[in-house]
Amino acid sequence: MGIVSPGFRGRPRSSRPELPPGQYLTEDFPVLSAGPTPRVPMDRWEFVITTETSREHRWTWADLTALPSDTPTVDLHCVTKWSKLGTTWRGVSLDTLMSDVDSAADYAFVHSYGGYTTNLPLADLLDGQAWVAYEYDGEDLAPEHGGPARLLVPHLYLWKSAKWVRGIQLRFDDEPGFWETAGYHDYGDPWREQRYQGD
Ligand SMILES: Nc1nc2c(c(=O)[nH]1)N[C@H]1C(S)=C(S)[C@@H](COP(=O)(O)O)O[C@H]1N2
Ligand SMILES: [Mo]
Repeated sequence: MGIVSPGFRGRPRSSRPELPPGQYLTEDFPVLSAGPTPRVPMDRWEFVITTETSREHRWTWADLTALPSDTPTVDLHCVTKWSKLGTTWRGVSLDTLMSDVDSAADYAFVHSYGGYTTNLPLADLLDGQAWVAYEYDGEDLAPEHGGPARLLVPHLYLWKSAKWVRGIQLRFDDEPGFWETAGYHDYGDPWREQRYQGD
């Protein structure tokens, strides 16, 4: 038996190393929204981080887009089992947004225009792991994908990446959000298949 087996023509798609267990590749970009796409006039759009002591840090659209931005290329993993590899975004990192925020909180409760919510540990938003993203593939982020701006936390299942993000509350307690209340996992690591509570 040789080192290269005859007939081997590359890695089967299902075993691409970038694919977490149970996921399959998709080339298109599915839209998954639990309700209608909210429309927010840009002169009224704002993003707010509220600390555990109720201190509020606010950014208008002009404030947000004036901050230094990153252009991460990341893989997306949806709990409904599609993954999309190598997506490129522009956004402001949570490290930048949190740089003047004084907090000892452990958890983040994210809320969106339209009422969607999701929860995750604050540490998972920091150290280059999360952005408030406003461009996808070199274009303004489309409304159905969360435009004008969405949270992007690609190392967790995509339901944590709240579209139409409006704010983040920093808390000592982990309160379940929209899908988490319905039985989805509080953390949602795709590499450990943390799809549902108890996984
Ligand atoms: N505000 C809001 N954010 C949301 C959702 C939603 O319904 N509302 N769905 C989540 C889920 S389950 C997924 S898989 C992704 C889908 O993002 P996409 O529609 O850009 O593919 O958004 C997440 N963020
Ligand atoms: Mo999802």
